[in-house]
Order: sequence, then structure tokens, then C-alpha cells
Amino acid sequence: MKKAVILLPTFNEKNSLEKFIKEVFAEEKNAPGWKFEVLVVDSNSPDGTFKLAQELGKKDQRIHALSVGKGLGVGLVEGHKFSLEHLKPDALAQLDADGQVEANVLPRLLKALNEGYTLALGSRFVKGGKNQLSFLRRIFSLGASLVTRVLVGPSDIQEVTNSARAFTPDLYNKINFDRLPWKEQTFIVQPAFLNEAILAGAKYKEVPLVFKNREEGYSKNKVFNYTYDVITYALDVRLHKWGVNLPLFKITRRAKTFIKFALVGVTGTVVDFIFYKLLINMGGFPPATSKAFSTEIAIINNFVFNNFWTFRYRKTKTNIWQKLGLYNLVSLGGLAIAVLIVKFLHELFGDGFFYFGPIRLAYNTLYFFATIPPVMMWNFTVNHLVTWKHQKELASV
Ligand SMILES: Nc1nc2c(ncn2[C@@H]2O[C@H](COP(=O)(O)OP(=O)(O)OP(=O)(O)O)[C@@H](O)[C@H]2O)c(=O)[nH]1
Ligand SMILES: [Mg+2]
Repeated sequence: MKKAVILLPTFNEKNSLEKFIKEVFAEEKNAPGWKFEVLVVDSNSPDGTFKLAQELGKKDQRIHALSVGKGLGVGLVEGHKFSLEHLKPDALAQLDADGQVEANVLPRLLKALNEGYTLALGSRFVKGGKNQLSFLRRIFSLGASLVTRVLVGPSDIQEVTNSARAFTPDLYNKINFDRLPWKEQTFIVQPAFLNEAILAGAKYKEVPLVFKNREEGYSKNKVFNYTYDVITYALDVRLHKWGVNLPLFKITRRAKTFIKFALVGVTGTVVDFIFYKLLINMGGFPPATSKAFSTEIAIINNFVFNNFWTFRYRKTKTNIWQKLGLYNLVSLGGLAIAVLIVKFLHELFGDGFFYFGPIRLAYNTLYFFATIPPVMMWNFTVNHLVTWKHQKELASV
């Protein structure tokens, strides 16, 4: 009899865990030659999932529980490591613990290992597979698959973001974990693990699975963040393959708040321009008055997006009106910086034109664009440090 250790990563899955473990063991009879053990890896769930897993382990010796640090990647990597050191498995398997992926994928995964594959991948997109999630989530998983297949490869893998997998200990030991961003708190570990496993020489096969909507608990999957991570990770891998060694994924993750802030800035510029023109053409206002109103509307637009999107996780001591007041003051500071820069450049270089082939650019256009980076740095730094100053003691309440 060979032993398969099935890893179930959990964060607040108390309500579904016991039922799902039963479903897992019920599949043992469908995987001839295999005996199952379950390892629950919990990241200190506030709902007491870990305690429940320990209690289940006392009643059934085939159930183990391990407490790990935060993040799905940490749960998976440390869980498999623990399994290899203490449980001596012939196969390492993993499944979501919320019951969304039907446990009947396990016999199919293990069968692929019996056939000599070293990595079996559960997939919604092969024949027999089903994706019953919301429209947005379906678009995401297909998009992630497409981006990864084009930029990272190999092109014959259909599903890159599903957790249901089984692999041999030998393959696991060959994986280069230094390149794998498993400590980051994101689900990128799924496609990244796949990429590293393939680089480590995995012989892979996809088997169908059905992915249902959640019945219990809540999603820890943030679609925007995951999309961002999939794109930047795939670009990072592609650049490395072309010999450009830039830690793009790491940089863009650290700079995520800044990038959101910059995107909001772009929407603000568009809003400013649209209202400026509308007020002149339809409201009959003179340009200067229009500019005053359109700029304030853009400031409010940016404030709303920054408050409810860019900095939405920040707990501040100030209320929304105080933040809006501060944001206006900071924007005024940005305006002063921009005016000073234009004045300085104009005094230094005066008026004139640049020629790029047939394109003629006025110096004053370049002065305008020269203000953007310093003003954005000013706005971001002050708003980050003052307007949306994060209060740790409030966050823990
Ligand atoms: N150990 C550990 N497990 C986690 C963590 N975050 C998520 N998980 C588990 O990883 C699995 C996948 O997370 P889900 O929130 O179900 O993500 P999803 O299936 O993409 O999203 P839904 O369709 O909304 O369920 C679940 O079993 C979670 O409990 C974490 O930080 N640590
Ligand atoms: Mg889930």
C-alpha cells in the first residue's frame, strides 16, 4: 500500500472542514493501492479551525494538524515539508478545504501518478471538467490561464490557478523554492509552483475536476490582486527567459499602492479635462473659472478612488471629511510645486521648440510633463504618510 498525504490548507474553514475530510476519506476506496492521510495546515484562523483539526486528529490517527504562518503559499510549502519529514508519503496531494473542488478528483490525480506522471493537475478546462463559479471568476481563471500559457508556458496546460494537485516527493525535492514567491500573501503560489515544477522536470498530466461555488465560509481570493499578480509574475518569468534579470514581480508587489495611486491620477486627469471642456462649451463659463471647478471635481474624484480603493485597508484616526480637507491641502501643495517647476524651467530654457523628426514639441509642453513625476511623488508621499496614515492599534480592534 502506498501512502498519499492530502494537504488541506485552511483559513476560517471550521464549518466545512469535518464534512470535507469525510468526503476525502470516502474516496479512498476509489484509489486502489493507496491509503490516505490528511494534513490540515492552518494559518491561525480566528474561527478556531485549528482546534477543530486537532480534535479530529485525536479521534482519527489519519488526520494531522499543523499551525503555520499567514498565507496560502506558506501553508502549502510548510505543509508539504512537514509531511515529507514526518509522514513519509509516496504522494503529496493538495485540495482546497472548503469543499468547492469535489474530493472525487483525488482518485484521478493518484491514477495519473500510477501511470508514471510526476505531477497531476486538477483542471476545470479539460474534457469532463466544469467551472461553476461566477462570470467574473470564470473570466479570471481563463485569462490567467491564457496569460500564463503565452508568457510562461508550456502552452499545453489549460488550468494554472487550481489547487487540486498531486505530485511525487522526488519532484517536490527538486523544486527551486528560492525563485518561488511562496512567502507572499497571494494565491500566485499556484501558477508559480506549477512553473517551478515544470522547470524541475515534471512529467505532467491534467485530469478533470468540478469547481463549485462556496457553500460555507468566505472567499480569501481577491480577484483584482490576483490578476495583477498573475500578470506581473508572468512578465517577470518572460523577462528572465529573455535574460533580463529584473525582480519585476517583487517590485510591482511592493509598489502596488503607488501604482493604484498613479492609475487614480490618470482618471483624475481625464475627469479634469472632460469637465473643463464641458463647463466651457455647455456651461458657458470662462476657461479660468472652468479650470477651478474641473480641478476640484478631479480632486474629489481622486479622493474617492484613493479612499475606497488605493488606501481602503488603512485605518485612520481622521474621519472622511478631515481626510478630504487634508487631501485638498496636499493637492494645493502639488499645485505650488508644479507652478514653481514650470517657472524655473521657463526661466532657464525660455520658449522654443523641439523637433522629433516631423513632430514639433513646444518647450512649454515639456515643462507641463516635467511636473508630473515630482508632483506625483509629493502627493503620494504626503498622502501615504499623513492623510491615510495607518494606525496599527486601530487595525487590530
Ligand atoms: N493555511 C492557509 N490557507 C489559506 C489561506 N488563505 C486561503 N487558504 C485556503 O486556501 C483554500 C482556497 O481559498 P479560497 O478562499 O477558497 O479561494 P477560492 O477557492 O479561490 O475562492 P472561493 O471560490 O471564493 O472559495 C481554502 O481552503 C482556504 O481556506 C491562508 O492564508 N493560509
Ligand atoms: Mg474556495
